[in-house]
Amino acid sequence: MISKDLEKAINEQIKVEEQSSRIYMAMASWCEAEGYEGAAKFLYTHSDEERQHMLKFVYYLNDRGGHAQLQKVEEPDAKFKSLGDLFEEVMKHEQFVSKEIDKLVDLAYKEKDHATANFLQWYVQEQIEEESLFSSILDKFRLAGDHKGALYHLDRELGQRATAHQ
Ligand code: OFO
Repeated sequence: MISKDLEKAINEQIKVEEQSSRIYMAMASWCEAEGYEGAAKFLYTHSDEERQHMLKFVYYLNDRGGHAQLQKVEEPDAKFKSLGDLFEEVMKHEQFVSKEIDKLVDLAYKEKDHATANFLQWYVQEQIEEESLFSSILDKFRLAGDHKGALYHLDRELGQRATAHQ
């Protein structure tokens, strides 16, 4: 049986994952409206992944005798200065999520809940992969600057990454 404190903290994390899914969907929609088809596809796929992260927590919490409850989420930003700027935002968001996961791991150990600490390792690993993925994408955007040809290629590359991931 999961402790009340961990139940509350996991419910908070469910909100963070749901919020992530919505943030990436709003970003994907902006990309689509701006004609960045590849980036849109990539971010729609990423939005789906975040929903899966949320569901994984929902199932786990209910399995452990808790009650996963959805909360009110904020409206995500709908407009961005540029595609490069948008990916800067993605990186910042992922760094925030990693910190939240770390806090959950700390709490699981404090509560001596090794099952939850073990379950959370999947998220720890996932955050390493996501930060590394977005940092490599950001490097390319920083190199591309405002160069239209380079941005066109980057957009195509993101579309291919999304397809490879499906
Ligand atoms: Fe849920 O992994 Fe990104 O945020």
